[in-house]
Amino acid sequence: MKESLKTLCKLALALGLFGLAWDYARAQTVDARALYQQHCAACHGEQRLGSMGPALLPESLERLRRPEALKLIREGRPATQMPGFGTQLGEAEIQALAAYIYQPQLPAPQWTAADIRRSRSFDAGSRQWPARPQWQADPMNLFVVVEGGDHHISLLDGDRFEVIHRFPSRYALHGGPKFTPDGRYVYFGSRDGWISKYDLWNLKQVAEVRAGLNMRNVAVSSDGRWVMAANYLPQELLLFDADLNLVKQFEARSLDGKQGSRVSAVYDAAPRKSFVVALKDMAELWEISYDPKAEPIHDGLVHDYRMGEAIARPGYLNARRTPLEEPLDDFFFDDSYRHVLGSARPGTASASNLGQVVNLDARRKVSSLPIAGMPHLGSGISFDWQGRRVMASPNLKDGRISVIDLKSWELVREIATPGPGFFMRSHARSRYAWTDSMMGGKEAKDTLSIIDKQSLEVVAQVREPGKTLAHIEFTKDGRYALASVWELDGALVVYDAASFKEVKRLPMSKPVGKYNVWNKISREEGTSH
Ligand code: DHE
Repeated sequence: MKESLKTLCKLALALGLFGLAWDYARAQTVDARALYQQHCAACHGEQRLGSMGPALLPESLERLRRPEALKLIREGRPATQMPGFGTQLGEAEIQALAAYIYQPQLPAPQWTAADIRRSRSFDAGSRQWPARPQWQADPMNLFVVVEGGDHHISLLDGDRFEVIHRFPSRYALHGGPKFTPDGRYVYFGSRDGWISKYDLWNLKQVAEVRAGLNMRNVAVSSDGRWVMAANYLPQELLLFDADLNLVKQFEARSLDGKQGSRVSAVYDAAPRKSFVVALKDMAELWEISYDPKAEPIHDGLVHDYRMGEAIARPGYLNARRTPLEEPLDDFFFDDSYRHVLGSARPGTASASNLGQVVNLDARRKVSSLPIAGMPHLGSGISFDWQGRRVMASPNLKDGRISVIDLKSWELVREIATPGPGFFMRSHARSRYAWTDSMMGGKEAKDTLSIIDKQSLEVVAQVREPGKTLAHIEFTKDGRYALASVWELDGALVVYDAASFKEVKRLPMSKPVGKYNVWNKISREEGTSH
């Protein structure tokens, strides 16, 4: 009996392997390019650069695993216009198509200044739109909620917790939306490179432009005049005016021109009147001043090191470079914005697995940060603890929150959570900080941990059994904490920030992030900047 079972298993294995080999051999004979042009090009673009549907380039597909891609081609994607091709195409054809979209485009696709300018749209009538909200609610306590499930934005009245408007967004927005200082306009960036400017007071889109083919995030200057975009593809940084006219391109390349780099992210450093830029593959940190009083130094691609200078004068709208020992992928500013606390991600050239502190004025590394793993410093928060100023950051690899002294750069505490988390939030008026464990698998992803900022202990947890519960943002007054049930049929859950009791729940489609206008424009200490 045992023997015949063994033979049966061997036969099944052989048949399975034969089936795979057969599919593979057939996939080799299929003309995937022709299939793509026939079935996919109309929505995803002839060059796979995206059109009505998203771009299908290896860079854009980094976060989509192959089995998921195959399933998507077979069955389509619910709540979008992507149909399933399982009835029209054979398995070998589906396999060939999936293999094709993961292949790099040769020659590498270009996205030039002319392409950028051609892609721009602008509503000229927007100049006459009223300069006050055309709806009844506190414009400072408005929440912008990004619903990634069906690619929409909901605007939520933060006093009544009611949606006042909902509109479609570009596919796959990434990074926090960025606001002008008066809170009237918000800019969204999509992974496919689109930047959209939206008038929150008139509930209408003002302008849109495609800055690149694969973009990371956008930043808006604290005077509302400039918008910067960080790209993986092409490898550059772009400067736009407030209406998204292209002003300047910065190729992310070393001074000798030998090394190029993906641009990880760009941030506004408001007190410095500058943008600070993280480069993924190059051990340099860039700062670009938008202070008209900054001494203009060079234009174009000429840069100046001036190492060891006591006070930096970054030069108006030019990149000033700080050479580092290793690249920085993700970072956090201290309260003065003189220092960035940064970390590299695994897979980055020579990542030592330790963080580093860079003084932006002296333009050099001043300390190492004793935090290993994958700290998600962009989600860090700062607060006072025992007379010291500290920052706390989640970790994408381990279930622990690192708390660091912002003077001595020492690790003062590690707080255990059920699993690795992505986001952390608090508010100056709240005693507590909230964090998720969304990267922690089944056992952890449904739990938010609430940390007492004085004892640095987890004092409570809220759960959404079996679902992913993540990304918190407080109301303007810090009385309520809003969290997301990250599912297609998800929800926004409003908790009382002192009693941790649920007070309201609104159905939403995978609300990936929510942003309170006041907390953002005032750079509240408990939220991301
Ligand atoms: Fe993000 C912000 C980098 C994957 C959702 N993410 C950011 C920022 C950076 C970053 C540098 C800050 C930019 C800003 O807000 O302007 N993210 C990365 C990565 O390197 C990483 C790990 C891999 C990648 O391929 O990009 C990554 N991020 C994700 C996701 O998988 C998330 C969870 C889902 C998604 O939609 O992509 C995700 N990232 C977010 C969100 C923010 C963000 C919601 C804004 C956070 C905030 O509250 O400010």
